Amino acid sequence: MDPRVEKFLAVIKAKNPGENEFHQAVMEVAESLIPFIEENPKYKHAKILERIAEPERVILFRVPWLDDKGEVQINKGYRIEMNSAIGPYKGGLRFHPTVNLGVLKFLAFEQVFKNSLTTLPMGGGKGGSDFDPKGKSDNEVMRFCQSFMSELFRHIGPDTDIPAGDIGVGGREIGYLFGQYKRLRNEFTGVLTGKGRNWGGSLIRPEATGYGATYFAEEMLKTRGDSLKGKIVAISGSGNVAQYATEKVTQMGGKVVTLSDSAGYIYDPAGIDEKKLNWVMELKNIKRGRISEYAEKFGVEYFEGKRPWEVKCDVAMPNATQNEIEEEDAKMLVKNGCVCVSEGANMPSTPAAVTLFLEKKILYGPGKAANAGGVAVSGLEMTQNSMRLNWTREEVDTRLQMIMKEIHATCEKYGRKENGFINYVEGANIGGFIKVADAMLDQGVV
Ligand code: NDP
Ligand code: 2IT
Repeated sequence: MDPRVEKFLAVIKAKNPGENEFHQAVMEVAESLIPFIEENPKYKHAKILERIAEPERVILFRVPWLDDKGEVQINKGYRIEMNSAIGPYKGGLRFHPTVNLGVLKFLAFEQVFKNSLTTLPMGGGKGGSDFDPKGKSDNEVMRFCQSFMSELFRHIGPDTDIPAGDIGVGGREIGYLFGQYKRLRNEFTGVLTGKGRNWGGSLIRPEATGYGATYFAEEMLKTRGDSLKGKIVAISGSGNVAQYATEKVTQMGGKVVTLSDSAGYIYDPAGIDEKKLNWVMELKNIKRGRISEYAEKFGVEYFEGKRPWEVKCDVAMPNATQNEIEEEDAKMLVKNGCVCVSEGANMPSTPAAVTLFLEKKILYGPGKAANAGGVAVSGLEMTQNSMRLNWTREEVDTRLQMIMKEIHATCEKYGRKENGFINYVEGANIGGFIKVADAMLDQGVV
């Protein structure tokens, strides 16, 4: 490791003990940025990177609620307000038992660069809880969301901080959260994104992350005169991002052969077509079942406790969670001829996996670029809420496609090497940094 990065990281680790995912996210960004900052001393003297790595504000709170048996339950609630240099804090809420301060800080840190890349005026934030929605009744989820918002409402607002969904937070949870916010504030405003269609939501927001990551894959392939048409695609996860990535890949002529959840993956060599996908959506979004049921229903193989990266594929789309592609998985992908990795999830590849992808000249689109379509359409939802107007599906989708192309162009601008190879990691980190850093310089030491 570059000794300058090592030195910087030693301070981060000392100041933020035990926050491993946060250290990892900062390291990946610092490796790209420190050489760039050395060449641009204005950022160095103003300690921009040091400031970006310290949240502007961290809110921690108790979330007490009553389960269906009348028993008191207590969870932790968090909101990390990371950076507001280019707009109000913006980013999702994650409800998952693995949530802790380090995980949310990594996500908030990534969000700052991602939101900058979208071209829209949004700062970065993230929040959530260690609450596990799995196995809970709708009423329990509602009571939890109401309690969570009973504290969060005083910290957020349509011009201050605008949360949205992430793992474990979808349309149902956003509905309960919005209802409680409106009740407490007596105000109908666009304080959350991912809202329902009839009450301020944008068309294409549910689809946006998966569609965007697919458009980004297509853009990457295009640089080599190739496309998704006819490609075998391995997808992990079976939630929001995985579902709509499957839909778009299929529409663009690719064949999705895997889906997974935390228990294992299914392999369907015939491809997960529209009919099967509709069944998955019903299973996951309404019945809230497990992906293993797909294997029983369609008579395909299920691999308990495994990840889909051992399957032969041309394109991989990790759409579940952080660090789900380890070095061994990456080796397997490369060995089996995978040429493109487009990350729907946040930081799904470990540093060793990323190093291997870059070494092998894989078209590797890191999450902060490839999955920015979700927050981009959240930004478009905010615009529509402010204008009190609704755009059509076509209008939002066209804007999403334009934004993904622009993000790709930014990555190319800052990431293209002399030998022609595009390092999307460097491109996304530097491209995302400049706008935020310049705004921070303009606004003084705050
Ligand atoms: P969902 O809750 O809809 O789905 C999550 C999926 O990932 C589920 O299939 C879940 O399986 C699986 N998963 C979650 N945790 C783990 C784990 N520890 N190990 C293995 N599998 C796991 O979430 P989303 O689809 O919204 O989010 C997926 C990823 O995309 C996340 O990294 C998120 O940060 C990222 N993302 C989401 C955006 C959005 O707009 N929703 C925007 C940008 C990025 P199980 O049911 O077993 O838990
Ligand atoms: O990681 C992400 O970009 C999200 N979960 C979406 C954030 C948003 O505000 O739409």
